[in-house]
Amino acid sequence: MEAEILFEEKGGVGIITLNRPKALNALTLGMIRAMDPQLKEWETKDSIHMVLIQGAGEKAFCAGGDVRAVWEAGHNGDDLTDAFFREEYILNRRIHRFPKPYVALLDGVTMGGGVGLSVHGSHRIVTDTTLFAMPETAIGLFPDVGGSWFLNKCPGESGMYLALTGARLKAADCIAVNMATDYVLSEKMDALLEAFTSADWSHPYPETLVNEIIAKFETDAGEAPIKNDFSVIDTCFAKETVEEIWSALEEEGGEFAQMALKFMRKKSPLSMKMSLKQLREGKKLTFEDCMIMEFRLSQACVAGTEFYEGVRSVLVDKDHAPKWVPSTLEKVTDEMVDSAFEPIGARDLEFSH
Ligand code: QUE
Repeated sequence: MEAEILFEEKGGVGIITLNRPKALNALTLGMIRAMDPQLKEWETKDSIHMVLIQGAGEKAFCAGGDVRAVWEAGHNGDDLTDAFFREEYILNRRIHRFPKPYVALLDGVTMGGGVGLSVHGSHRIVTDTTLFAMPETAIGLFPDVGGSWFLNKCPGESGMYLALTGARLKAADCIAVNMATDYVLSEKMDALLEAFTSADWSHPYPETLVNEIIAKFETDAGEAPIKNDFSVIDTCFAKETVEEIWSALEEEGGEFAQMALKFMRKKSPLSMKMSLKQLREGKKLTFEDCMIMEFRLSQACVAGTEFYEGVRSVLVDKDHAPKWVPSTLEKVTDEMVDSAFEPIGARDLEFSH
């Protein structure tokens, strides 16, 4: 069997290739368990000057976590429901703290867990094929892999908009909301990789060298349509509750507000309320405390029902007709939301090194 994830050291670059192209390179626990120690080794290895991560195949960088496997594990009482989120978040933190340039090529579909493998690094390059989203409220989850940290770095309330609607962004919008740093055409990916692996790493500032190399390939990403909606986003998504956001969008009534409402009507009401609280709480927390909070939320989700119904409707039966319980925002109580944030004792996420 071909490996799910490939590592190569070439010309001073540590290259990671997510290698499940038929599954849009969705991240498995095996891939996480291979990648974390490899990054740890590269952190201190003198011959490695930067890391580059890419997806195999034409379609995707990484479509998310292998939530189908987590779904099956949950049904079978397997502890993958703990290990997957725990080890994924520990890997997200390693990327967040990675001491060398970490360049992600977001060529194609980049969602959920794929965002977690890229957004914490120093350089995120989007292309003309990038399709970016944090779609977890569609499967009864919440925007994890550090969403409580990085969605709060988006301008204004645009992170809350991405979290609640799961909106899909193209390249220019990714740059406009700080999720991406640079734009290079998809057809230039091979040449860009070649430029990194043939670079003269005796340069005193590897970060500067990486910037110079990217600049040689960069073109203009064009207009970012989301900029036209920033004022509506900031007005509506700043409201205190999901119900008030909903009403504000209805009152707003334009094309953008209608589209946002259409997305939100499909999402789990409980997930949306959890996500709102998650992002607001995240504003007050360190990166590590964000991840500890998210791990508690993940465990509440795998112990509940929305996640199973969400994955069933989107990835298993593919009927896209989830029966959410509770079925409306009004029926979701504060207690249902708040209990997901409670500490879980010895099972709380811990970081060692
Ligand atoms: C919401 C999500 C995910 C999703 C669809 C959603 C997600 C995820 C996948 C996915 C896609 C392709 C695969 C796969 C998983 O889809 O997180 O294994 O081959 O990983 O609406 O959050």
